[in-house]
Amino acid sequence: MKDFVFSSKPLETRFNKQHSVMDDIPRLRRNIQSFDFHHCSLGSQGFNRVLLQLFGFAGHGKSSFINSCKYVWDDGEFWNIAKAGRDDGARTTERISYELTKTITLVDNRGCFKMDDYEKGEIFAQLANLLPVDDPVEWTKGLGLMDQIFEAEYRINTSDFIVPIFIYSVTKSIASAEINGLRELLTVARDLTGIFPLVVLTHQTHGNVAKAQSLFRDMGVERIFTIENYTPEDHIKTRGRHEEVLNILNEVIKDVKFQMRDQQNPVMKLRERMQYMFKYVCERELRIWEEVKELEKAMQLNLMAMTLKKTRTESEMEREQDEIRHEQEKRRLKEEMEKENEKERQLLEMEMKKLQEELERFDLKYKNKKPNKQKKEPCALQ
Ligand SMILES: Nc1nc2c(ncn2[C@@H]2O[C@H](COP(=O)(O)OP(=O)(O)OP(=O)(O)O)[C@@H](O)[C@H]2O)c(=O)[nH]1
Ligand SMILES: [Mg+2]
Repeated sequence: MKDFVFSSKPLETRFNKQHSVMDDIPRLRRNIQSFDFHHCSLGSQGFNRVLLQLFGFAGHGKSSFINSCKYVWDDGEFWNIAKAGRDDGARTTERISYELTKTITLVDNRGCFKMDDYEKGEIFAQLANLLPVDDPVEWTKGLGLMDQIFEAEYRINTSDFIVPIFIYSVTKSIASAEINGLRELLTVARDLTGIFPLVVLTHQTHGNVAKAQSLFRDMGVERIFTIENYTPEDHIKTRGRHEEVLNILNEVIKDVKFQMRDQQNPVMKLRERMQYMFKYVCERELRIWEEVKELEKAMQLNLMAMTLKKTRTESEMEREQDEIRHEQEKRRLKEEMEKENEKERQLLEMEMKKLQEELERFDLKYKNKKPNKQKKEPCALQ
């Protein structure tokens, strides 16, 4: 025990060491089995079951974790009871509940893909236990989610104590742009349920566990567990896997007991969750409406700028065309004038030539003429 408290080794290693010195499986089973709300120091306060809300991205192992819990708890044959599916996910599209013990029920929630505002809203509503279990989950747009919540109001069990468990596969990577969305998901899950989600990292022998652990630690997650789920392909019982599953369930019970030391009011809690969701949906719709309006405004401005540019370009083009036409006209007039001038020049030359010929004939006529000695006449050209 001294070693456990003062060791500088990571928590997980210390846990494993502590587990190995004791025969943990029977002890853990006893702890889980014996949990009863009526045994809490302030009594049941209106609660009668722990609802383990499994949530996370599609295909990360939520249904497989339920299979593992059932396999370990029932300790019989392996059965794909939660219908774990393909690696690409989207297998579970309903909220389905699986009773583990009299006081513990697991809920397989619909996994998310894009984690956009609509998917997040639906996940929050599932986590808040505001949508009925064992019903299909539709991704609704607009204010439709609130209609669903109001419709389901009378089917919701106020006596459920919700514990959120985020399932994340270490084989998958998360884009840095999605990290804020994930942080928001975990924070809202805490605000809605009053418990910071426990994180279960699946596929522990197939990926980078340390990286995933540090990702969630940075987001403030206190309890991170790693597990290799039992699957249809690999379900040979091992003590390590059995212990880890029981250990997770036992930690959940510890969390519930810790919360139950304080005064609780399940009906009030449900109302608070409802109000939280109402506020979330309204703010989301307002934000989306504002974004759409901003987009429309930007598009309108863009269109106006383009029209203006077009008009300007058109008038510039018209002016250029005018100049070209003007130049062409000038050139044409010049050519016409030159042609006209040439014609006139040729006419003039012809006339001049004619005159020249006339002159030469005249000259010749008078050159050959014998002067008349008696009667002398003056020359016309002189
Ligand atoms: N090796 C290994 N395979 C796992 C583990 N967990 C889940 N798988 C496999 O991963 C695939 C998806 O697992 P599911 O349990 O269906 O995932 P899911 O989160 O329920 O998926 P959706 O219902 O689609 O949201 C299945 O082929 C499982 O057999 C694990 O810890 N180790
Ligand atoms: Mg599933």
